[in-house]
Amino acid sequence: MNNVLLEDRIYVTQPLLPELSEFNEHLKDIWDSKCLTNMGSKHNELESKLREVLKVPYVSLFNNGTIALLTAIKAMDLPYGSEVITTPFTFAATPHCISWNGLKPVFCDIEPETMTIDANKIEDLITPNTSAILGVHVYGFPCDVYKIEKIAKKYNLKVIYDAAHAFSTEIDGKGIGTFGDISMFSFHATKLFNTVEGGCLTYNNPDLVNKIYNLRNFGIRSEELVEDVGINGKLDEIRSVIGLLNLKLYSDEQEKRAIIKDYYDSKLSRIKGIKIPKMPENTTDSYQYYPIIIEEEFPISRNELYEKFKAFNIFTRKYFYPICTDYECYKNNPSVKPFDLPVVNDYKNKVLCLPYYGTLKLDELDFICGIIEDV
Ligand code: T4K
Repeated sequence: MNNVLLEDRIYVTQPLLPELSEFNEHLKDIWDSKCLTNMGSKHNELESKLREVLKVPYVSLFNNGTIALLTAIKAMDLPYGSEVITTPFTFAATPHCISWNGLKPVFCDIEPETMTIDANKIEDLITPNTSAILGVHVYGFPCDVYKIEKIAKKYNLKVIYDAAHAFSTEIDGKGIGTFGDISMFSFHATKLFNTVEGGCLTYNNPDLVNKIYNLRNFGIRSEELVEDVGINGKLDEIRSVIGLLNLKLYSDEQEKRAIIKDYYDSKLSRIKGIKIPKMPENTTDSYQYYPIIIEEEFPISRNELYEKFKAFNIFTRKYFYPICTDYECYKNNPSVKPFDLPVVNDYKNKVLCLPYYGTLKLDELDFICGIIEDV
């Protein structure tokens, strides 16, 4: 490996963008109609197309994934102050949405294969105050949805999924957003499918349609009727257009990422001390992230490898370090004892997400793999 600094920085991801000319054509429609937001025609078209893509009966669009998750939890009508069992191996938004709803996050360890909430450890955390389980399909790896469903039925708990990383993922041929009571997808710029900022909720229960419509729109049903205590979660027309155009591009992007994944797999699986987590056989990959686990046998630590990449202008990411139970606001939570969360406290120092987007070139991939091989 020669000691060159790459001219162009390589990031963990690059956003999927439609042709500017095509975007401009749609902008003209919006300019002509003068309808910019409040559930306009582009918004409604995107909502109905997403129902097909995500294979779910109901979709409600939102202006970002965090507001969508906040609303999902609110829509479950959980008793104020009750406990929600969740994972610390996620983005800050997940437990923050629980807390903003006046509920208490209770952190459960993760299981080592999928890095999702360990369904075998959930029952130990259930108390008379538990009202829900909030699982995260981290990197698109699915939670054990069947086991979680059984536990939820047994204890009469609601199930909410943070599917921010799992766009278009299917489990046993079913859209991942059909599991549990409600799921949230993020359409942030860094996501496989993006609307710049944005997100959606998916659910099977028709009773939630009006409820979520109201919660997303200040509780306003009509000009003279305010039915609920809502917020502003609306996705505007301009970003809905980006979504409509990116819907035509995302599967091509997935195909490109599948090739990159095969390339990484073939090069890196030969290296002692590098573990590549595998998608379960009954699940399709969303191709959102490419995480690797740097085991003790590898000559340098995850942090050293991260710094080595950085020295070459390659910006990998330690998703998720620190974990949520390391944050000042959660570290004194009674469920947070490192000896109760051994797996996640081990993984937080070992996972590294490599650059993963369709426009990565072969020589760049070679360069990235070469850095690891040279170590
Ligand atoms: N739940 C989970 C499990 C999540 O992962 C997230 C968001 C949420 C909930 C909340 O959903 P949203 O409310 O965001 O819809 C990024 C994203 O901002 C965040 O959406 C995402 N998860 C999280 C995992 O990653 P950062 O702080 O890593 O973003 P940033 O700005 O460092 O971007 C990463 C790289 O992407 C950059 O180094 C370069 C590239 N990039 C980024 C942006 C924003 C671009 O090339 N262009 C861009 O415009 O949080």
